[in-house]
Amino acid sequence: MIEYQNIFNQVQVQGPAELGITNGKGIEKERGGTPFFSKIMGWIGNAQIGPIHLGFFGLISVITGTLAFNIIGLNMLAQVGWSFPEFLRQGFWLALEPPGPEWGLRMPPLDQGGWYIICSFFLLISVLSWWVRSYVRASELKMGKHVAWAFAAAIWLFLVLGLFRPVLMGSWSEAVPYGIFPHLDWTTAFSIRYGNLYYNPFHALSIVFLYGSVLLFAMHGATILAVSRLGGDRELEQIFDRGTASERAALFWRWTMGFNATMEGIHRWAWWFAVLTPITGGIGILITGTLVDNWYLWAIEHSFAPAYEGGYGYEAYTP
Ligand code: 07D
Repeated sequence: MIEYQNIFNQVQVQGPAELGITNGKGIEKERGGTPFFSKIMGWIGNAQIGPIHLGFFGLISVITGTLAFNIIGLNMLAQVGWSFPEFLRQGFWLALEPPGPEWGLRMPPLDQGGWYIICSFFLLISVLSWWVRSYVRASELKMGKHVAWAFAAAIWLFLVLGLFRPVLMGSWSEAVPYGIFPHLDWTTAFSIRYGNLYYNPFHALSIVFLYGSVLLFAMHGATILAVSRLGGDRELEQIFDRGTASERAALFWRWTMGFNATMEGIHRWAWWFAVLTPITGGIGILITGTLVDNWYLWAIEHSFAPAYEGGYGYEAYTP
């Protein structure tokens, strides 16, 4: 007999379009677009596309995000003499760079970082209004604000990298460039400039939560898929009923490792691990260059990195 193993997709059952709830105050009128169905989208999620709620903050977010995206693109295009083929060929290497250090926190001319500042301003408005949208949408559906607060944790890291740390360092030149390889180069240069970010304990913590999130996600995803043929994906019934797929999933983990999360608690594990990744990361970046100038020397001083004889920091930190 072929076992029911659903790793990739679900059985697609299609009925009339579901238009969502009303609140008696006409929120249904704020949703736009005629719903349609896509089998391909149904492979990875719900096959029904739309209607969508745009609203005031959604509109602001899309407009400012598009402006930021286009400012980046047009600056890159200008750098290759407005040649579209060159833009495509060199695309991954092109960047909109922040102003040079000589400008401090002042506004430079457009072609010397001015566009970068304007673009960052629009990007900031875009990200913040998307956050407001995630809060207001949840509020109107009488939901908790867990998504908004998790998103806020990511925005914290984004703000540390592009706003808080540059302001504390007194220069916009500290901010991250917009570009595929250039932002990766920035990351490496940052690590080297401050003596190897691996020795920054908050970078380490951030990785713990990042990898931890991956592990939890794999465990939870696999567990639910493994019991979905028993209805394990219909979570609510599973929380209060006994003898269910969920109970079997819980027993699997208790018998495998002696402990199991609950159907509710596993989502708290997931939320906290995900949220703590950028929170600890943001702390790590904020104190780099402001409080600590060299993480390798810091690690030698705190006795968890070796000082190699004759090497960097050997005289200073060897008794
Ligand atoms: C980036 C912020 C949220 C973003 C938001 C939205 C848009 C819209 C649209 C342009 C993800 C932004 C806006 C998307 C765009 C338009 C129109 C969240 C972000 C809200 N590291 N490292 C981390 C590892 C090394 C370095 C975190 C591993 C080297 C620096 C994470 C390794 C060096 C920074 C992590 C490794 C180095 C980090 C990120 C291994 C040199 C950071 C967490 C195995 C390469 C960041 C404390 C995250 C940080 C960061 C992992 C190695 C440098 C845990 C696994 C030694 C400079 N690194 N890293 O969730 O927080 O990001 O550091 O080698 O700044 Mg690292």
